[in-house]
Amino acid sequence: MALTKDWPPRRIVVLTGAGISKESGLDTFRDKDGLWSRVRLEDVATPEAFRRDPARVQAFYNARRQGLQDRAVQPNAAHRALARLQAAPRFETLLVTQNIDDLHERGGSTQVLHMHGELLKAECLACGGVHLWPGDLDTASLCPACAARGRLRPQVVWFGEMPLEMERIQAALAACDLFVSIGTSGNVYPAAGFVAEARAGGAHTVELNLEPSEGARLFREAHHGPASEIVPAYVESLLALAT
Ligand code: BJW
Repeated sequence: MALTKDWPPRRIVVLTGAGISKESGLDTFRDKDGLWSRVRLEDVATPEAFRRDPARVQAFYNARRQGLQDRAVQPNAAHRALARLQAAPRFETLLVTQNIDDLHERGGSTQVLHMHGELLKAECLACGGVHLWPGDLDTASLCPACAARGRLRPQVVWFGEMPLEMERIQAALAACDLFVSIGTSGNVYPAAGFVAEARAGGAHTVELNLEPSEGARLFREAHHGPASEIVPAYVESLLALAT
C-alpha cells in the first residue's frame, strides 16, 4: 500500500542483490553457505588484496566467471519479471544491480546499471580500457587496446572503491515514486543507504527478500520469500495498476 508520493507510481527504482540470482545457481555472500563463509573478503575483494596476491584474486574471479557461464546457470522468474516491468511504458523503471552477473540481461532487461561492475568484463590498469572478457584472466594477460601485459583486472568494484554511476542513481532515488529492494542483505554501502535516500525524496519503499534484511525497518512494505515467487507476484500487482 502506498503512503507517500504519486500512486500509482510512475518513476520506479529497483535495486537487486545476490539473493535474486540464488535460485539461478549463484552464491550469495553473507548467507550461511555464502561466498564469505568460504573465503575472507579481505583476501579477494579489496584493491590491497589484488596488489598483494593478484594470482589469488584472479583465480577467485576466474572460478566465478566460469561458474556464471555454466549451462545450468540461467535467469529465473524474478529476472524475467523485472524485464517485463522495465518494458511497461506506463513506468520509467531504472534497474540498478549490485550483482556482477549478467542474468538480468539474459532475462530480457535491456538497460541494467551494474553499480559493482560486471564479471564478464576486464579493465586495463594501464590504459583504462574496458573489454568483454568471458575467459580467464591471469597475471600475464595482454590488454587488447594498449598491449600492456599483466595489467588487466576484473571490472568489479571492491571494498574501498567508488561504485559506478552514483550520480545517476542518486538523482533517480531523489525523484522516484517507488523504490524496490530485492535480494540484498543491506550490509554494504552505499547501496544499503538507498532506501533512506528514496524515503527522503518521498518515495514508497518496498523490500522483497527471503527474510527481513539489516535495514528492514526502513521499508514501508515488505514481502518475504524466494525471489522467484515474490518478485513476479509483486511485478504483476504493479502491472495491474497500469491497465
Ligand atoms: C534471497 C534468496 C532468495 C537469499 N530470494 N532473497 C562503515 C560504515 C559504512 C560504510 C562503510 C564502513 N566501512 C567501510 C564502508 C564502506 C564499504 C562498506 O559498505 N562496508 C560494509 C561492510 C560496512 N563500502 C565500500 O567500500 C563501497 N565503496 C564505497 O563506499 O565508496 C565510497 C562511497 C561513499 C559514498 C557514496 C559513494 C561511494 C564499495 C563496496 C563494494 C562491494 N563489493 C562486493 C564485491 C563485488 C564484486 C563481487 O561480486 O565479487 O559487492 S562485496 C559483495 O557485497 C558484492 C555485493 O554486490 C555486495 C552486497 O551483497 P548482497 O547482494 O546484499 O548479498 P548478501 O549475500 O549480503 O545478501 C543476500 C540476501 O539475499 C540476503 O538477505 C538473503 O536473505 C537474500 N536471499 N536467497 C530472495 N532465493
